[in-house]
Amino acid sequence: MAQTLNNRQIADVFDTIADMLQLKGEIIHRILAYRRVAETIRELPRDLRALAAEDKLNEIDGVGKVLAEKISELLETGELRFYHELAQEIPPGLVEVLRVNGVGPKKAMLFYKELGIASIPALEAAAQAGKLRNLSGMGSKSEAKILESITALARRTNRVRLDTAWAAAEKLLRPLLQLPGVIQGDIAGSVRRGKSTIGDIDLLIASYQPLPIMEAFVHHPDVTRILGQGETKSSVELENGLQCDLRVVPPERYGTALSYFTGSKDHNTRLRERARDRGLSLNEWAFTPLEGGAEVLCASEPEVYAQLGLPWIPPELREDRGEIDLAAQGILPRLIEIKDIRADLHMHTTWSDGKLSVRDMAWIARERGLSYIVISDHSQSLGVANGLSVERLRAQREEIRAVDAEFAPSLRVFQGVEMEIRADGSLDYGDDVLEWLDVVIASLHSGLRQPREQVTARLLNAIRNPHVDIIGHPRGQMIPDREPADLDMDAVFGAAREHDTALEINASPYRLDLDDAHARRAAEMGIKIAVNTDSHNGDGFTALRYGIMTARRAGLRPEEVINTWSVESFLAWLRQ
Ligand code: DGT
Ligand code: CA
Ligand code: CA
Ligand code: ZN
Repeated sequence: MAQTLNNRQIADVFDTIADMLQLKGEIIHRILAYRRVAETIRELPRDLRALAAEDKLNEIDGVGKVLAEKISELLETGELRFYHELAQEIPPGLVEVLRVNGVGPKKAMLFYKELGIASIPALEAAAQAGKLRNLSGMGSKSEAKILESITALARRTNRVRLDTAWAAAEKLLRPLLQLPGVIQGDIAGSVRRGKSTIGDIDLLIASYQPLPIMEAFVHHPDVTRILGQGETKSSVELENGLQCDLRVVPPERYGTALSYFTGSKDHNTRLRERARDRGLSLNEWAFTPLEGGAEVLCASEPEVYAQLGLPWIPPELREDRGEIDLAAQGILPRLIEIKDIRADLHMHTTWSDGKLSVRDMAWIARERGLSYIVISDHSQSLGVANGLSVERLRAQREEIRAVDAEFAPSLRVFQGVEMEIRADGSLDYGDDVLEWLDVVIASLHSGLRQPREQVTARLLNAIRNPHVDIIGHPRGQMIPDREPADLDMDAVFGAAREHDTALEINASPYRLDLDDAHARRAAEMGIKIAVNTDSHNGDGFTALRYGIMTARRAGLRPEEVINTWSVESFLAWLRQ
């Protein structure tokens, strides 16, 4: 049988096809169709395999008959004839050359036809040897520019974690807000929307005096390179290669600009369509009547939405996943907020790989306003993390009981464990141990690359165990570069619902697992969600904000997240 491709691999095939069509000089329409479907598939919370089995491929946004057939072919055979035909004309390596700034499809084809260049290293070698300058339309200047772009490409790390970008953004913005003439400023773009990975930082400031602000911005100590400096927009690069754009707009236009630069692009497109239906055009500056007439300026974002007959939409929802329809019907969910959180159910202490004692963690949790916590150290087979033998687990119980007695009633402290789901599928403690623990979290840390059937069966075994309450970071992804395990999420969700096992949104910015799309789907199925920080030290608790943003992106209401429940409700749920 052919190897089964997962969603991501299929998305990659379509992206490569889009690049190849671009190199061929195909019409933009056709290229975009592949580009869009690749993006949709990449973010799809369901397996294409499962959708195909239900004959629902054509229900995916942007997938018509032709694309549905191509997906089926890829699923059934692991291959695509259309791709192989294209590859006869356009070597797939050539696609990579397009990533070099200043090399478009025409140039790439020219280099390929004249010099046989089909990779970035080959292009670099040719440029260094001075072979590009004599080609038609080229010169020594454009040759040098290509070399420069190749160097820049190597320096640019792709997307960064949300916490990295957020910290950098705050550090850049804070001193600017102190400058004279600054009325207001915000982080916009994907950081404001709380995406788990960030391409670049977008900052926005309201002021009538942009020049001194721009001057201060480009000379911020964290800036390593100035990419551009203008009156309305400046761009800089930071040490880690991260780019930051700052725009300064007049205060009376601030709302329109903030809405535009918060995005997402797709959300903006929907807003513009809605404006057009109302006889208005909308850009980053203002609404303008299509029939002509004076601009309508919006100083604040709610005014922008009001102009479109909508309530203000929280940034985390602005991904064109149906939020505008909900807003229009007045049924946007009341999204969970940090202040709704009463508990953290996953954290580590010096008993395993944490840095602080049970008592220290309790102290910090109470300082942060929590009313109950679960200490969940690692279990015995995770030797690298000093996992607990049954004997040590019993000794820890004494200590946790003592701390609980000390902190009650303002903070309750329960004993849990983060139990390994072992590589062979067995659980790390017997039922005789699990039954006396207050809370059991089961997690995969090893064997994440096992074949789908095997890794899924392990997780299902844990979900079905009546003592297991929560599955920790269910998919096992690490941001930005470890792919999730190849789990059959339909089966996982089905079992979690059946056995009333909660699934975690692990709030660590390295994980954010479940991700927004999967958490949304789980909650829609009635599965309970836990948002936990997995703290290993005092700073770990600050991760809560990322977990909450992910939960908000999933459209979660407070009651759908068990960490918002009273301790009585929580204990009642555990007993069930
Ligand atoms: P990123 O940087 O890749 O993590 O994602 P964003 O969403 O921050 O994207 P970015 O930095 O390219 O642009 C910031 C916002 O500006 C984006 O969310 C929407 C708006 N924007 C940028 N380019 C366009 C465009 O071509 N059309 C529309 N409608 N909006 C755009
Ligand atoms: Ca951005
Ligand atoms: Ca940007
Ligand atoms: Zn943990």
